[in-house]
Amino acid sequence: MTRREFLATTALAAASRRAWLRATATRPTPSPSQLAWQQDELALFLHFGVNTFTDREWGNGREDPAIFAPSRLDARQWARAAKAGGFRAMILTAKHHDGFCLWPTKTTTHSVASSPFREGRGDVVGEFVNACRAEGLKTGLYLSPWDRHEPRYGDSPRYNDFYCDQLTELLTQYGPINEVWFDGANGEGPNGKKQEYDWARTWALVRKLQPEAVMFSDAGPDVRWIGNERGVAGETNWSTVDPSVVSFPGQSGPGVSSMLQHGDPAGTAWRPGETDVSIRPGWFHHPAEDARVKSVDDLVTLYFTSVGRNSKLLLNVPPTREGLLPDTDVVRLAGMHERLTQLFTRDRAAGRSLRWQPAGNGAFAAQIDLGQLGPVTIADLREDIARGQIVARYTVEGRGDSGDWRPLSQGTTIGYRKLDRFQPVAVRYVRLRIEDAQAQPQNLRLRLY
Ligand code: FUL
Repeated sequence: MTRREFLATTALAAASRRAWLRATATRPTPSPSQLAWQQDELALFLHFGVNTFTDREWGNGREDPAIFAPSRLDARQWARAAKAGGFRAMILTAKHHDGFCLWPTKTTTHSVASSPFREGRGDVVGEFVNACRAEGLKTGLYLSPWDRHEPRYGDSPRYNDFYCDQLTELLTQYGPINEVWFDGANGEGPNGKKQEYDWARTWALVRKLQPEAVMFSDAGPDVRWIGNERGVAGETNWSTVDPSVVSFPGQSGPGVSSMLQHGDPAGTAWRPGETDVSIRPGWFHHPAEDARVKSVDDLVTLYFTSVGRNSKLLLNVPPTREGLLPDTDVVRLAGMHERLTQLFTRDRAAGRSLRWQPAGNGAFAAQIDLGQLGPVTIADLREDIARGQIVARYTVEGRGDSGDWRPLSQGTTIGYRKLDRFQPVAVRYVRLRIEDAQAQPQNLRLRLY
């Protein structure tokens, strides 16, 4: 260690002590599945079912399976559109609140097996999973716990058995499933009683049947809801949470929404946020919303407010009654990919490493010389989250061949990835200042576009 590095290390340690100094041994870190989940960055959500045919958002459970008749269903078209958009996973509503099952389950007749789709021999979940595999995408399934069709709903232990039987089918008949998606919607059954879910049992079942899958819900346990459906993660966003604040899906109360949006720097559980939002006003396809598809600009903005804030984007694109993703939406996905590829083509800081030095007041700074004066408009910061999340406050500064440092962007958390966009500024030198951190930043990366 050089004298300079030694000084940097001791100054950084002093800085950290002020905040929430935490030994590496106790700092939560992601499991391999959580890490891979985050690195995928983009997943496509598909809401499809009887609501597609009734033009509703929530079915009441009394839909006749005969209405489910997609005429040209092609899950490969969904998967190709996802891939062309740079998405690495897809998540399908195997069952939404209406209770209609997109696979031929043995647990109820309220499924594709009672529909005209492929003469009652169809299996949308099977076609979906095969299409994902054919295009190299990861798979995810959403099984709504709220079931407005099932007579046992409200008869808590009996419904929980039924629900676990459905999960067992989904997690044993279709090969590896990478994400299991739970919401907290909870109502009363026909007996007038509120259903009490058994989350501990449900989660244990998923762990047993698909140990590598990540489970999503407000309360994780692996990945958490970001707290809104607008596509916006907290500007400050820790991947750690205090698990006692949100302990079951659908929980409300003090601190819940802040924990979902921001996490907790002192949290004991690694539970990164997933940002779900629809490309259209609704989750299901409604022809009346065909002219209200988010623009490429909107989608790029969503990328910055989700992936660019240490989250993952789960973007919903709903199939039509034909069973295809609408052309407009498919074109927008490709446009988003093209735009993002352009934005991140030329990293002006490529090949330049950060060397930390104490910068006064307990801060540390690393300066890089970009070799010549030129514009930058995006700072792309990344922590090595395999070691946990550390940075609590930073500033990116730039300067020309001479002159004073000017702030380009400022922020709090970084995590997996933090993207700051600003007006183009001509700079030759860029300095990253870490003003507060839980420990010594290691392997921090700064890319400049
Ligand atoms: C919510 C549901 O109530 C909505 O219909 C939609 O599926 C959304 C993604 O999750 O809990």
